[in-house]
Amino acid sequence: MPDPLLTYIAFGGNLGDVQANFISARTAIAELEHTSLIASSYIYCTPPLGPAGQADYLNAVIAIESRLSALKLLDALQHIEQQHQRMRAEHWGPRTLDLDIIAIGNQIIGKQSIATDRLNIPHIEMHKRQFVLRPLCDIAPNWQHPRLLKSASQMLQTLLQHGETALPKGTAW
Ligand code: A4P
Ligand code: MG
Repeated sequence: MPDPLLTYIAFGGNLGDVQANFISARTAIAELEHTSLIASSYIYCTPPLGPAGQADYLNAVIAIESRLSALKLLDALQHIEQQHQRMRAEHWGPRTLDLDIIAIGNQIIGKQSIATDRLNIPHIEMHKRQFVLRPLCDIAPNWQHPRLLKSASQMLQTLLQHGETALPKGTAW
């Protein structure tokens, strides 16, 4: 059995009862084999990135320790996404639940320039997204990006210095 690795998972959604989905997805992740929940960020209400006219998103990040391989963890998260999306299968577009693996220890997996691989670790867009960095800073401000060699709080500061509006305060869940 490999040693457990500290892993960060980003939650996002803007359709249906997103907070209820976050809570049940977090429970399902904590119940995965060889996996335990370490910490949860606050939940933030965030303006949508992408096509206009979508509802605001809720976003959060959790920390887990897991001995699952990266691909096994991705399979498990996609299964949990499907369990939550099936409830609203008639809808197309905005998501009930998106689970992205942000980082696994200090691993670098996949090409880091284009999102063609089944898995890119760290998540290829994470350093550009306040809706990932703000919650990550709640639980791991000193986590260091293994390729960019910047901490989560340094990357968040960079976005704010470039003029992004800081997200409103988050709420516990
Ligand atoms: N994949 C590669 N690397 C990873 C990783 N580290 N974690 C692959 C998870 N999956 C990874 O993802 C598409 C494919 O990415 C997967 O099959 C997997 O093999 P998906 O979740 O099935 O599809 P998607 O949602 O269209 O892609 P993605 O990349 O998750 O979407 P985005 O770019 O995250 O956009 N605005 C706000 N405010 N907050 C949000 O959370 N989210 C989106 C979704 C748009 N706008 C948003 C938010
Ligand atoms: Mg995703």
